[in-house]
Amino acid sequence: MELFTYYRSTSSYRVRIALALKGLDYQALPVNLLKGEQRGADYLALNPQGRVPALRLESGELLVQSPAIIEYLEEAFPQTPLLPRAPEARARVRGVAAIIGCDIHPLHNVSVLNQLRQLGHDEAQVNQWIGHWISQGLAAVEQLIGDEGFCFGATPGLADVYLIPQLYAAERFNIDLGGYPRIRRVAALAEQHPAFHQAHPARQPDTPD
Ligand SMILES: N[C@@H](CCC(=O)N[C@@H](CS)C(=O)NCC(=O)O)C(=O)O
Repeated sequence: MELFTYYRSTSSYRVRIALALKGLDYQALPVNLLKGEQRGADYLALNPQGRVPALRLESGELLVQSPAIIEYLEEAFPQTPLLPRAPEARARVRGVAAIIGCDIHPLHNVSVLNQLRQLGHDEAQVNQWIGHWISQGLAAVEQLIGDEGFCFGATPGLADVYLIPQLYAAERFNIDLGGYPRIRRVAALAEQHPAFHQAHPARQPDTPD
């Protein structure tokens, strides 16, 4: 498999963690978002949305959107499941993933922030916008996850796959995580876990020196 990825893209980071947790090999094909490579003709011909990640399967088929890619991995490679078995438990885990994937991350994506700037907002206002949505979303996540272990138990799963990259973004945007002790516990556990270590933006082929 080949993963179109950018080292510090939150959604690419999610997919890298899922691949690593399942022990799947892939080749990273970096797309430099800072240089605008996602809007180049070659990449748009593959992924008309012009975003990363995208996963090219052995068959040549290209999958887009991290939730769809991660669900595909879960279904095609059921080893190291990312979801529990019981339907209610699965819905709880997916609920936390959706807070992050639908209600936090899209509001601070590069193109959304650029749109705010184009509408005349200055950097202080843009930072206030980012801080508002990340803090509000993480406050809800803090209440929904468990009291020990990863988000929902002793082993990492889908909620952790979404949470850890979101925390990386939160740190980049200087969001104070002091008020979220459960989230900080999960972050500390992930730091020690080889799959999260391997997927980290600091250790990608396109990570700047
Ligand atoms: N919902 C999509 C979001 C993808 C996305 O927004 N990717 C960002 C990087 S994290 C991107 O490619 N941004 C480039 C741009 O907005 O031009 C997913 O989860 O895959």
